[in-house]
Amino acid sequence: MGHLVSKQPEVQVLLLGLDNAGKSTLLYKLKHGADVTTVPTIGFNVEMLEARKNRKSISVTIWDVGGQALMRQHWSDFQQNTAAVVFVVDSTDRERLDEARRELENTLRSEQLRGRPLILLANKQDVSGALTVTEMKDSFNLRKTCFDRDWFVQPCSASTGFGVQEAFRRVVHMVRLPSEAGAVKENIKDTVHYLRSNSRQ
Ligand code: G3D
Ligand code: MG
Repeated sequence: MGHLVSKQPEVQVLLLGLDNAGKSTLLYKLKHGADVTTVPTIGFNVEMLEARKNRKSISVTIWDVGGQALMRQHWSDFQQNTAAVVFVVDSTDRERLDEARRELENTLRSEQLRGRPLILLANKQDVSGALTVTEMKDSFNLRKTCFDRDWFVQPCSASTGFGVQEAFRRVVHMVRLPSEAGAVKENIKDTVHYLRSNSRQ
């Protein structure tokens, strides 16, 4: 009896977006509540956070696999067992909106991500002239693109922390808990192993 340990449910969240969108800044802010100087992500960042859902403790693993073109080919490796997609957009970079939209559409086309909720973060709201949530919804044509999944647009600033906790709460609210926590854990280990071996190359 004494050996029985109740496993807390684990979910994996993919943090995606173009390079420079603010993914790493956001992840550090969430984890440490602090500003850190980020460097362009070459390999990947991963953080595990605790949350409460359905009156249970759950653990949320957030993968920031880097937005650089080279890393994007690995995105599909993360898609298995992904409970939600968080797509970060630099709301001040109007020139790259189309590129971001295409990237998001490509990602959501994946069979493995079918039906998974999307949380689009309209980041860098601390900068004046940033696109608003309404402009974001229209630019990304979300009503159409996400007709078959839950979606939400959250304005935030990874630098100041505005909207960051709300974004995390929204993610926790929208994810569905996996039925087999053990299987997900194995998958996380495999993925870490895969990434480590690749990032050394
Ligand atoms: P990435 O991980 O998506 O590639 P980073 O992006 O987190 O590395 O951030 C890229 C740059 O955007 C960084 O600036 C970072 O400080 C800045 N940034 C991230 N989030 C915000 C935000 O909410 N507001 C503002 N104003 N800047 C933000 P540097 O200058 O270090 O390249
Ligand atoms: Mg980064």
